Amino acid sequence: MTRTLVVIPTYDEATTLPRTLRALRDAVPSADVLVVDDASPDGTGDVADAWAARDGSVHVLHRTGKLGLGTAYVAGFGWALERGYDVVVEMDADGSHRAVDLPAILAALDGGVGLVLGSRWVPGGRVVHWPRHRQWLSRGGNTYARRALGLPLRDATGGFRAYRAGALRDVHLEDVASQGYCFQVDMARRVVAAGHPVVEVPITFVERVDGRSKMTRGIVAEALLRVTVWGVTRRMQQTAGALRRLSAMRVRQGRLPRVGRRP
Ligand SMILES: Nc1nc2c(ncn2[C@@H]2O[C@H](COP(=O)(O)OP(=O)(O)OP(=O)(O)O)[C@@H](O)[C@H]2O)c(=O)[nH]1
Ligand SMILES: [Mg+2]
Repeated sequence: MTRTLVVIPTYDEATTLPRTLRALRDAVPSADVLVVDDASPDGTGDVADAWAARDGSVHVLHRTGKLGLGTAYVAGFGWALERGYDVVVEMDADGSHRAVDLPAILAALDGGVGLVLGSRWVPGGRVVHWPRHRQWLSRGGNTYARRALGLPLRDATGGFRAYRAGALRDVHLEDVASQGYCFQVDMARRVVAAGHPVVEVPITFVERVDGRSKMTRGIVAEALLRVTVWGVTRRMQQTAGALRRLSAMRVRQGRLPRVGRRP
């Protein structure tokens, strides 16, 4: 039987976490849950502990302070791999990711698929109650990431997704330094680069109704900067590869002298 762990990072989600856990229990009762809480001042960690005390499939990882979404996920992934889970899911606590969409995401993770993205921007995907500027930001960010990185994905910034453990092992989690939206892009490009197929499944994304967003200008700036650096590096590597191939061809044709070898 496939062992699935849903990793839920939390920072000040005491009002939203119980609803998310309840919906998850109803939609995918067989999955275990790991809440990764960063010492939330509103007591989310205590709420999670109370759940874990009465439901053995819910676990809690307490961290010392707000260390960022990216490192919360990396810590959760490491926890899952150490314990032999086959499938690891990312899910927000704020109600934006509907547990009822998770069975379709998990069903798509068969055969050789390494990562399934819950996608807002494929046919059938929807966003509910999201202000227009957030929709533009998400669409614009995804178009930029797709073009700069050559990623064949419509929603690489979304954080509702399922990984096969083998794909997670191949992405070298210890090298992942990205934090905000670009953490999601970084993980997707690493899975693609490791040769694992990635598929997208439509989801309905709902704007949070309680609690406070942790999205900041700094998170957008980090994404823009990192995606640009990855894109430029990729272009330079492509150009260097093309030049190497061209000079090898010219050497073969006798139009360039062979260098670095004894006559
Ligand atoms: N452990 C941990 N969790 C975090 C941190 N920052 C955000 N989260 C959680 O990550 C999930 C996504 O964060 P949100 O604030 O909803 O950010 P977002 O979904 O990008 O932004 P909105 O669309 O505005 O809600 C939520 O469950 C947060 O509680 C952090 O530094 N540490
Ligand atoms: Mg959110």
